[in-house]
Amino acid sequence: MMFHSFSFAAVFTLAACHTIFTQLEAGSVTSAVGVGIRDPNYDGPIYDVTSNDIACNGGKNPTTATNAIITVQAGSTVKAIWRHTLTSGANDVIDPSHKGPVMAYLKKVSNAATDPGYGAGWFKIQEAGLTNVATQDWATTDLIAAKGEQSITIPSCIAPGQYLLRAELIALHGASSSQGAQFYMECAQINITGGTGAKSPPTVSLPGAYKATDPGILINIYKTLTGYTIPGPSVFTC
Ligand SMILES: *[C@@H]1O[C@H](CO)[C@@H](O)[C@H](O)[C@H]1NC(C)=O
Ligand SMILES: [Cu+2]
Repeated sequence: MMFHSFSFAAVFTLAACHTIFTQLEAGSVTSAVGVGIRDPNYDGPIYDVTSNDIACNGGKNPTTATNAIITVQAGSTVKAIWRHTLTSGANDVIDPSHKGPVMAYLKKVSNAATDPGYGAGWFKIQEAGLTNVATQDWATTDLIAAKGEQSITIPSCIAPGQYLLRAELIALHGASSSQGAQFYMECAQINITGGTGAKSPPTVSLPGAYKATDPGILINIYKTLTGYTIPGPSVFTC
């Protein structure tokens, strides 16, 4: 009996500390929650890097479809806004125990409102991992300090058109056991205007780009690290 209530309390504590990419600030406009981003109601993570849900969430955590497509200027810096829940404020981003990297990817699609996201075509445009070796500060620590605002610069040299913008955060507090890393991600539906199209980024698949045994995914963060290998491909730059 006592054991049962103890484990219930532990589960409840864990459930209280997840996160969602709820809104996108582009130009001077911040989208309303769920407008142009496929947000789930539940803030829990994906654990299986081989699941289609690793691309744009959904499946295990059903996401709500949205018809909106957010206009984004190539070369501009947008902000992915992270919150603990769909209704949390800027002081409730994610539990500080959730340490790990923060990244952003793009995928060119013909219809951003309907493309399922999973499969080929993804390229990484931003990443941060262990941002201060001396203090063992992580990108998630910096994200909390920045009130949940992840700054992402949209490359100026890619083709204009519709894309999915995937903002991702990995929490590594349980990552020393297999399938213990927690992947948080949502996809924003965007229309990039003004891109020159001078470059075609090399792309990867999601699922596919991550392995459960990657050094940045299966890792014990409770010892002093001298470095950290961020999962996935290198960042595309113009
Ligand atoms: C995307 O932007 C282009 C250029 O402004 C525009 O012609 C097109 O209609 C837009 N598409 C969507 C889906 O917003
Ligand atoms: Cu959590």
